Amino acid sequence: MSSKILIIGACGQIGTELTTKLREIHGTENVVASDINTRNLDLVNAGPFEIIDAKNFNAIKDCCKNHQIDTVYLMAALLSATGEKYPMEAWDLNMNSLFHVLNLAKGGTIKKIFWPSSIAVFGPTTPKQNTPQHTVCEPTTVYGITKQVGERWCEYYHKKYGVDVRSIRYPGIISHKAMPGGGTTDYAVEIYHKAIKEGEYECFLSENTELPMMFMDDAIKATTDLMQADAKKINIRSAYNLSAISFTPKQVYESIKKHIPEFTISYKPDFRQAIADSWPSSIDDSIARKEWNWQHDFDLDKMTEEMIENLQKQVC
Ligand code: AKB
Repeated sequence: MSSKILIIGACGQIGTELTTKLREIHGTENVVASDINTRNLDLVNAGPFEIIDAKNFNAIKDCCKNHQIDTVYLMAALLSATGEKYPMEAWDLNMNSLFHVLNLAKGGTIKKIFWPSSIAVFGPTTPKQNTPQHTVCEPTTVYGITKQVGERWCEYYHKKYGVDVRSIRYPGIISHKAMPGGGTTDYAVEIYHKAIKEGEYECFLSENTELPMMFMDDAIKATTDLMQADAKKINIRSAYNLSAISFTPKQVYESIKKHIPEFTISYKPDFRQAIADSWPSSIDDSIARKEWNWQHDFDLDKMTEEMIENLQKQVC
C-alpha cells in the first residue's frame, strides 16, 4: 500500500522540490502539500494543498485524520539569519511544530516522520574540518539551538515511544526553483541569480569562508533514500551528518566565471559572517554512506552548469 504523506512547509525552498519528487514516487493524490502561505503555490498546486500553520496542533491533526496521513515531512522552520532577528518566534515555530508531529506519532495518528536538522547544530568548539557525527555541539544561533534540542527529542521519542523519526543535518542547499529565505548559506543561491541577471554580486560573507553545501537534487535524493531505507539500517535517530561539497564564495565565483567571464564580485560581510564562522567547513558523513548507501552526484562545477542552464531558461 502506498504511503499517504503530508508535507508541512511545502512552499519553501526544499518543500517545493520535495513535493514534486514525493508525488512522482507515491502518486500525486497521495501527497498533501501544506504551508501557512501561498508563495510558490504554482510549484505545488498540481495536487492537494492545504493552508496549515505548523504551530497549530489541531490543524495538523485534522489534516492527518481527514487524509489518512501516515507520514509527515516537517519542513517549516525559521532559519539561522531570521532566527537571530526573531529568537522567540524561531524557538516557538521550530520546537512546537516538532513536538506536534512527534506527539501525533506517539499517539498513533501517524507512523513516520522526516524532520530536517542542520549543520547549525555545530558551533565554534566543534572540529571544523571533517566534522564527525558524534562531536561537540555548542551552537551559537537560536536556529542551531532548536535543531540541536530537536535532535535530542527525536532520539528520545524513538527510544522511549518507538517513534520512527528520521533526520539529516542538511548543509547549505543550492537550487534554481524556489528561493531560500533567511539562511546564512543563501548567498550560494543568490550569487547565481545575480550573475545571470546583473553580472555582479555583493557577497555578505568574506571570500574565503568555506561551508558545506549540496545541490538540491542530492538533498532530495538523500531525503527520499533515508525515508525508504529499512528501519533496521537506521541506527542514528538524532540526525545523520550529510556531505557533498564544500566551497568558499571565491570558489563558486570562479566556477561561475567559466561560463560568464564578465561576472564580478565584491565582499561586504555582515552579521551572517559570525554565524558562518561558527560552522564547520567540511563534514564527515561516512556513517550515512555506510548505513544507507548515501552518495552524492554533484560537484561544484557540475552544479554550476545545472544552475546556469536552468536560470538562463527562466530569464529567456
Ligand atoms: C541556514 O543557512 O540557516 C540553512 C542551514 C545551513 O540550515 N541553510
